[in-house]
Amino acid sequence: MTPSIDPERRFSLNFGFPVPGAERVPDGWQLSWRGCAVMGILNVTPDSFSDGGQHATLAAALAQARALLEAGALVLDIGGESTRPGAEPVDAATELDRVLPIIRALSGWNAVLSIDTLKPEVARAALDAGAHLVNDVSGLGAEMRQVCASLGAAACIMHMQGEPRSMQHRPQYGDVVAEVFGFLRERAAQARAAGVPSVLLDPGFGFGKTLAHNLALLRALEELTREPDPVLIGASRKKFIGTLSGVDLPSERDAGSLAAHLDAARRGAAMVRVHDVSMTVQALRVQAAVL
Ligand code: HH2
Repeated sequence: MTPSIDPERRFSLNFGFPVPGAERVPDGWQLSWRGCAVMGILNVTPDSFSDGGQHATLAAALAQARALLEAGALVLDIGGESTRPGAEPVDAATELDRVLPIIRALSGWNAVLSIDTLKPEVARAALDAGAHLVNDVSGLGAEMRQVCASLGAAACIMHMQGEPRSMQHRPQYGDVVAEVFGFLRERAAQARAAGVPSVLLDPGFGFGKTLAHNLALLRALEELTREPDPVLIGASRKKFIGTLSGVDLPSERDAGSLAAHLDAARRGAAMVRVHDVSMTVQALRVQAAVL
């Protein structure tokens, strides 16, 4: 396969406030990088599908944050509510109790921090506590756009059909690629109009999608990555990786996840969201050199 996309392509995200590693630009601060970067997953939940309960104490979460950064993560994505298929929602107070102590502690670390939440009030409090980016798996609705715009935060807009509790029951699309990419383009335009400084776009692997839907989106990724907004991909340890590889245990799906992430990077993804940062950074470096 000949890569259609420059592996050294420069990507950037703009912010309305200073962000570690970002440069001052006329209308704010710009974080930029070359080639596919890595977002490390830091779930502080009891029930996430692969790492639930592993970072329950502040000390354990900070140790994991340090390990992810040392392994080469550009961004840490902190989540206090599992959105795995079948997950029960948690209230904002519970989610905030989980994420605020770690965000406050990490805000002195010179690291780019993302808050993975569906709730505007959690996003606002996390940004006030030191987070820089909002990762919203529900696609950045009007209230979340307002929070990001008013505080100058960049955002990740992810596509999900339905809601976590029931999204994998019977996902259905006419044309999955047109519908998902169309949704992301529309929400990106709405975010820009509302004043959100920058967006990442994410097709949302496994969020109301069958194996065939996930594969169709990955195969068509260049349609989205050819456009200016950077694209984020999150396949790490997901069910479809297990189905394709025949591996049951999520924690043993890193090699299969890596195959999907390398393919996404080759198709122009700007960032991959992963559990195993070290393995991913190593492989991306080799792939970029070879390309
Ligand atoms: N996947 C998960 C959570 N947040 N955010 C984006 N932008 N893209 C994703 O693919 C994505 C996401 C689910 O994975 P994980 O955080 O490992 O599990 P859980 O939701 O059970 O905490």
